[in-house]
Amino acid sequence: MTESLALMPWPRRVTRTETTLALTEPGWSIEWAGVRTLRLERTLARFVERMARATGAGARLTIDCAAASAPYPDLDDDESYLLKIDADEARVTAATEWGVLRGMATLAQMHADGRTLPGVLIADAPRFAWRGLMVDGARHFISVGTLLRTLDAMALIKLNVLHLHLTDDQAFRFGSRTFPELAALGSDGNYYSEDDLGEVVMRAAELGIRVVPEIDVPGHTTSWLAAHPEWGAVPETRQPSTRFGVHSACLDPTREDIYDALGQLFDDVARVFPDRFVHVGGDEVNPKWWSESPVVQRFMRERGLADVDALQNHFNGRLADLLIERGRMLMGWDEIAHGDLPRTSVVQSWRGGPSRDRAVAQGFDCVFSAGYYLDFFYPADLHYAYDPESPADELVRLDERVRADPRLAHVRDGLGWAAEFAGRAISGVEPGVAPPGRVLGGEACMWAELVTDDLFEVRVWGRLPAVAERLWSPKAVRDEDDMYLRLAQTRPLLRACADIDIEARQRMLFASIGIASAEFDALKPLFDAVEPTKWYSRLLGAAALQARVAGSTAQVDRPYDVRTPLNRVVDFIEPASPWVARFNAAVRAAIDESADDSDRKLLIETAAGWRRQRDAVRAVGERVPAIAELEAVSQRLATLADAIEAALTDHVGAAHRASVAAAKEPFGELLIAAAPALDDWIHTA
Ligand code: TNX
Repeated sequence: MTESLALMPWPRRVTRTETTLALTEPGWSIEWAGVRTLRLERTLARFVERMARATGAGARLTIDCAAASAPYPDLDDDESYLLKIDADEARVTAATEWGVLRGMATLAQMHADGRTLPGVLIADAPRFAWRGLMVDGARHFISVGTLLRTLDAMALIKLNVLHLHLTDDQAFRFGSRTFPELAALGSDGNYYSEDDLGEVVMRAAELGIRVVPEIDVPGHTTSWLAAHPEWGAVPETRQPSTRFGVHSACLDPTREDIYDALGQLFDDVARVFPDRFVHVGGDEVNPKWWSESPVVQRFMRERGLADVDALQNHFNGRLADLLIERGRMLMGWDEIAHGDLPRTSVVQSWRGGPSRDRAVAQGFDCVFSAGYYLDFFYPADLHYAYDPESPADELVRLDERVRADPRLAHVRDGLGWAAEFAGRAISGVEPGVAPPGRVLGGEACMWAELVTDDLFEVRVWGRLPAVAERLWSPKAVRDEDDMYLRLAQTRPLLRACADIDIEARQRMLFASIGIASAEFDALKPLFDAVEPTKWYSRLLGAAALQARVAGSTAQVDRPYDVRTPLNRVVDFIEPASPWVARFNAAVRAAIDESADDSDRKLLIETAAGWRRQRDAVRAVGERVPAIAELEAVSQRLATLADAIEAALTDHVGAAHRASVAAAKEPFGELLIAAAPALDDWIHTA
């Protein structure tokens, strides 16, 4: 970290100067050296109000913006800026309003604490033009309020695309004006009206963030068939699904009136979303309905469409035409990367490196998501290691590293199966037909099978800034320890400037199941040390996971469906414990004998906390079933206190090793995330 500047994403060029800026005013006063636009006035007023709320102090801020920008941000806008802080003022200079906004985010990060700001000259610009977050508002409804806070927070870490996954088997949540029945019958009553979405788009534009809507077709459409069964390739009325996973429902690509309807739906989409891209999903099409329908089969023969892939390609081509007529371009998941689709279409790669490279070789621009699935409960450093432009062999090595990671040992078989599956699914690169496409950037994906509106911020914000850095900062910025130090610093920033407070939210969640704040504190050493099991282990459950790994495609019941309450400890804790990241660093320091006093203190206090939580679990467990459930993991954690002390004093024995070995196994859906580091330690101590 360059002398304690807690910036994230790290800027392209940072120069410290000798001066400092004293924050002697009660707030920031803005001077306009260039254009003064309504948007900048509004957005900067919100920025400086929040910055001053944190510290009650400010100084002069000069904004030098060369020209007003278009009403809405667009792909490839200039987002570069200069931030200069000297003894007199902070000054943001940029060619566009978007650049000013990015510079303001940097200033807000520098401001997080303190009465003075260090003198700096920062010259910054993004590495990638597309830096997104995909929010699945279909599986569970994510409220407009959460989306608005999400946008504020995205702007603070310089993300510039909010991708809204609006429809799926479980719900149709786009409140279309032309087809109000789709959301009315295809959801539980929670959906986004055109006005709601207009508000999201407006806020986003004020922050220089594009909003890309996704209407997922032709698969993932069970919910559509509640209102329009005739649109299904098997025309049967369906209720929105309550289960997760790939469904058989699929639209009928042979009917002309389907294209008329989709055209009208796109009219509604285009009225609400100004962005040039409309995402049409296209993922995980189950061939069953198309294969079984005589009408579809005849259609394929008449058109000479060899297989269901060719049929989906035909369908996508029609959608691309409908979008072009409306001045829009098609985007879809990597399954869409096929032959005749216009090369203005963008492919979002989710099934790993091969899917990216096939799309790019075929001439499609690509958005990389494969390394950034936030629903996998992975630690931030795993996502951070993936670069949208990593060469194919490096992606293979990264996947191997993930499979070998001791923190993921409990899902190693599943990861191996997934790698093989993705490889098979995406074989057959046909390069050389067009000039290669570009890698536009990446998107973190927050699939919401196991996320609700209340849980959303706890799941997203502990890790997303690391992905944001990967998408903004120079490729060479990749030191993981440094990343973790700066990642921790984004918490106070998010609290002050986006009203996102992970710990306060967790206290509320635990309060909702009867755990008082003092009890939360007593249980905290346990909550800090554990994490949910990784990858798809929770979503699939042990039985379904084993069936997959064994090569079975049979449907196996999963532990979760739409109605399962998400109100257990495993739901409330962070997907990746920030405390564990610190613990791991302290253990590593102990191993290579570079531990300082603060490392030793952390380790000693850890042992004490792990003993203390035992009593809290016993006491609170009497009353609260969600805590009683923790008996085994709590007991195990208490025994690890001895292992820490043994390692600290060089008295490690067989009993300690056995106890740490046992701690590496999952406890239901929980892991002792501190165990792998501890295991390393006692084997060297
Ligand atoms: C696959 S990623 C899906 C989603 C699921 C997700 C869970 C993609 C294009 N399709 O429907 O929610 O896995 O990680």
